[in-house]
Amino acid sequence: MDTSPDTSFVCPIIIEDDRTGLDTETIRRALRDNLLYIQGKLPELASKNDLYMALAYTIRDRLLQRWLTTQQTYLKKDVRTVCYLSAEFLVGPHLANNLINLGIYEQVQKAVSESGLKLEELIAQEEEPGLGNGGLGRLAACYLDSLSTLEIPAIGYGIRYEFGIFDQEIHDGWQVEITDKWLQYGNPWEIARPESSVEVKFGGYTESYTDENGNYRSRWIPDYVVKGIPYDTPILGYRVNTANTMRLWKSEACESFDFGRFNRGDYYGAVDNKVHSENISKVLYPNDEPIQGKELRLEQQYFFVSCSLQDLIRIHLYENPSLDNFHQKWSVQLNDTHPSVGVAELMRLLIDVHHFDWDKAWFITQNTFAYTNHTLLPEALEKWPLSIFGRLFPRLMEIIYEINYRFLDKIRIIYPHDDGKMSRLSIIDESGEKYVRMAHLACVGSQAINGVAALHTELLKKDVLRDFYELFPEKFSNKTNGVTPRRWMVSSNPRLTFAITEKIGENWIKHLEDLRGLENYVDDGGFRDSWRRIKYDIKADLANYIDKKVGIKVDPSTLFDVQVKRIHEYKRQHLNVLHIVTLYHRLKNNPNLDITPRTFIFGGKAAPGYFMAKLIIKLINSVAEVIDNDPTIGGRLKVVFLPDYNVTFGQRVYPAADLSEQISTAGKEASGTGNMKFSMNGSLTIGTLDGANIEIREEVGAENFFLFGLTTEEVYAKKAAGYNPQEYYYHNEELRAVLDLIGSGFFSRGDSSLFRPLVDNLIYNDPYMLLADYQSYIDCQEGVGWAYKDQEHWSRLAILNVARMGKFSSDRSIREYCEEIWRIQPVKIELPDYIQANA
Ligand code: OAK
Repeated sequence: MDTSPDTSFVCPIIIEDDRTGLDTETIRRALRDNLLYIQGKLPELASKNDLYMALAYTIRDRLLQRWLTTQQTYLKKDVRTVCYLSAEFLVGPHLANNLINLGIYEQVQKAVSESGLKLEELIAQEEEPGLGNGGLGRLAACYLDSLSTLEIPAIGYGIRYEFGIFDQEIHDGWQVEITDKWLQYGNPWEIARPESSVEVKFGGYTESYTDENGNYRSRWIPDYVVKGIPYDTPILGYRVNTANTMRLWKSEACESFDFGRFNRGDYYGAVDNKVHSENISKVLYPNDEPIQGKELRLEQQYFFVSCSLQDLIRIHLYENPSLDNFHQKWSVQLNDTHPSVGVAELMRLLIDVHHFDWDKAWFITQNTFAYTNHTLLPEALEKWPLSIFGRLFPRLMEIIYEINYRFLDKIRIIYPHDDGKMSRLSIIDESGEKYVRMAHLACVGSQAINGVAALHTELLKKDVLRDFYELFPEKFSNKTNGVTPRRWMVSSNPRLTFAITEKIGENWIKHLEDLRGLENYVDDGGFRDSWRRIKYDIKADLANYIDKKVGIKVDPSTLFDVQVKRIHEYKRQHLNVLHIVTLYHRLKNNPNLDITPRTFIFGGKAAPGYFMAKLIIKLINSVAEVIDNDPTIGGRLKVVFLPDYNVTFGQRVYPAADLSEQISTAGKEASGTGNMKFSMNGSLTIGTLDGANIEIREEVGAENFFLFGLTTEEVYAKKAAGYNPQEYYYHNEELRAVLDLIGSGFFSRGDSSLFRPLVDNLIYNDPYMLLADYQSYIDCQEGVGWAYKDQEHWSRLAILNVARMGKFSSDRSIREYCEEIWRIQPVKIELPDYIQANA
């Protein structure tokens, strides 16, 4: 079958107004048409989901000209492009954001309501693609939004997992994981491009041969070959014509059956091969920090990286006579080490397939890649047993050995006789069982290396990547994370957006630093009143949602104290619980105590195999149950664990928070991005000097931030001096009472063994130093309670927080990447005359 473009087809395409028009009447007509002709439903039989699908197709139609024009412009102008390689893209639902970015929310709302429907209900139908675990995947999605908004030529490459992050249910207080079937009713936002499929080799062996010019070469004879099929989703920028592509790869067997095997009678072998090939893109690994040793995970990484690099080379050769200038046309960003096998794969493609010599190939490779690190946890540094790596990718193994050999040869000259240095820097860990160290491969093969917040980058330089920093300091820089205000303010908080825009105009949506203009209104009592009313209404909405979801009634006038993020010991959700139990204990001892009534809201998933994280979820739910059923508390404390925290729920909860909990042990959270989303929506932060908290505090002012806890230096010093949590346990009476209460079975229907592992771990081990930070946290929380009582004062602080969040737009981060790492310029996309411009 011929799937290449047929240039003899000159018939001009007639643009149907129903597919491009942006006025209410056209949209209404298009919606009806799509319901019938795409979704295949008569209006009287259409479900809400059918109507959502019809609307989604209607909006996709309006993206298509922008998308195709963008691709055509890039090809014609032969632009320099950034390619963001990420094993995760946690994009969240598309519909509302596309309406906002196209500038047609109101028209569509009208068109939909004239058809007797509610737009918000249709938006709520969308099943979000949960193709990520948390921070790293969501950051990739914010960056795609900013890249398009800033009109930067870009492609996001990843994996089209059939099953994304599991849905979380809570049964008797415990997390239960349910398969995420996000594709079951179809995905209207993607277009499959089977004509651009590529093949990826696995297993087998290598052999050397001499080519026709007498050159000595290697070739890889694989055991099996898997096909990658690209699925493309347009990512439209805000009020621009740029629509970049997110291209996700699905794996399939090369033939539907291996007929050779089939004919030899090995039916099951043939089926196994097909099943294995399809399994590669089947499911997202649900760990938010790397997992060691899972072979399928390594296959996933190589699969999407090889597909993506082959795709780039194909696109490149479409416009360029050779790959000599590849690094001048592409900058490939490695989102953590998951795609770092790309360094070896690009070498392989250049040398084996395109016959470059080593030095030239290495020059191109090193000048193509850049690497972002996203974690400081030592256990999170990805490494793969040589035995697995070499078996799956024999040719890459040879190339990695050669890269390492040449690298260490240089090191030997710089640090003669320093064997320690050599073994610390080596790409191969030879201290015991041999491993490939993926971060080392990324550092050696990249022209730039960055951390994601100022402290994080400093700690990388001082600690995790110290030897590399000493070797090439010029490669290192910091790029503090940011988040997109289009999703995290405009889309999720329309009421606040309206109030801000009424005062300072709408420029801030693309230039977040303009929020500073709000400082002029901080003394305006009327503005503060309406600010408070808005917050109250949003909290009331969340209260209704909580009641519907988990049947707990909460009072919107209480302080909403929120911690939503992955459940992990270093994020210290259990420190938050210690505070709750402290307040509860105080109220039991002194029922008339004057405290600020609070609603504690938690959300987050635990990795399915992470026992302690799951026990923390059980603890939150157990404490919630006891407090809720205690009439003496009289609603002054409420604890809610909302199941299945995801992007959609984040959009509901950030705007409703009064207090944002950012309480990780100093030196553990690389950056955090939830901290930014809360603060942009007018909540105040209680936090440690960790990750981007430090920069948030610098921006909003120390007086507008509730700071507690040890600094990173103090954490290190205490650890070095032999930290002993028991000292805190024995010397702090209230802390002891709280831990004893949890340990006694009070919250577990008398079962004193249930929370024992958690309590004992704190008293005897406490790797994340909760006990050392406990008193400082409790005192700080008391300050929060008092501050909240003065609502006028609180509103001032909240307004100032929003006004000073300009730095944390992902537009700022992306500008920095463009200027300092990628060296990429914006490219304006001009639509053909017959396309109706944005409203
Ligand atoms: C996930 C897998 C491997 C390594 C890191 C991660 C990850 O999600 N890290 C998180 O990245 C975010 C984006 O940079 C940061 O804000 C978080 O602090 C970090 O934990």
